[in-house]
Amino acid sequence: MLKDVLHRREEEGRLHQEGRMPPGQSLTLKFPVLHYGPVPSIDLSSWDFRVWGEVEEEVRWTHETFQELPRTEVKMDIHCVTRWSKVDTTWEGVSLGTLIDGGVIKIKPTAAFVMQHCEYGFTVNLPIEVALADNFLLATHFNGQPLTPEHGYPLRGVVGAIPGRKDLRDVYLWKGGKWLRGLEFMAEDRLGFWEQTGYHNEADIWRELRLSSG
Ligand SMILES: Nc1nc2c(c(=O)[nH]1)N[C@H]1C(S)=C(S)[C@@H](COP(=O)(O)O)O[C@H]1N2
Ligand SMILES: [Mo]
Repeated sequence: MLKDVLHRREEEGRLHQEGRMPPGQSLTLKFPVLHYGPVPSIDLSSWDFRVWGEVEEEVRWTHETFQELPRTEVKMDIHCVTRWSKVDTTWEGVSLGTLIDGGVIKIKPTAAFVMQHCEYGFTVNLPIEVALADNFLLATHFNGQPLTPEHGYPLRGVVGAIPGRKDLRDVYLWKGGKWLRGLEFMAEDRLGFWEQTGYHNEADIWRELRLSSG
């Protein structure tokens, strides 16, 4: 017990020195679960993933065809607005940036924002620059294992900070929707579920944009 506490503090100190702990965050060695509402039960035979909105062509994958997309692994630190941070988490799945670069999804020049649509109508919005960057992934696996139901099985958006990548915009973990079913490309921004309840639209972890003042 005490050993765990000391180990956690020591790790946290090291991360602070490395510039990897955003203000107001503390390190957890666990993986807390956070969401509104129940965990959906998923029937893979009827599951699909759709892309629509500001795109040249709408796309739809079944669970089977989604597995054929090019896969990417990303290691990053994730930061929850409720003040826990978890470091060196490894995610595997599909990079939206890769799909667009490869012409698998053809977006219109008007596409400027992306809405993640999840089970039960949950939504979360991001500017396109963030959704296409290396620190946002359509993830199917966490640390080498398929996502557990409570962490978003079979697919979730996940966003974090890649150590050393100061060029990226880092946002709180709520900006990744669990139980993801579709992406809507938008010309104008719209607020997602948590953003409508008062969370900050930008969600920048370094500037501590947690709650919107307005
Ligand atoms: N579908 C859905 N996704 C969601 C949420 C939610 O309520 N519903 N909550 C977000 C919040 S507030 C956080 S902090 C992260 C938590 O992810 P975790 O449970 O895997 O730690 O999921 C995000 N994705
Ligand atoms: Mo959260």
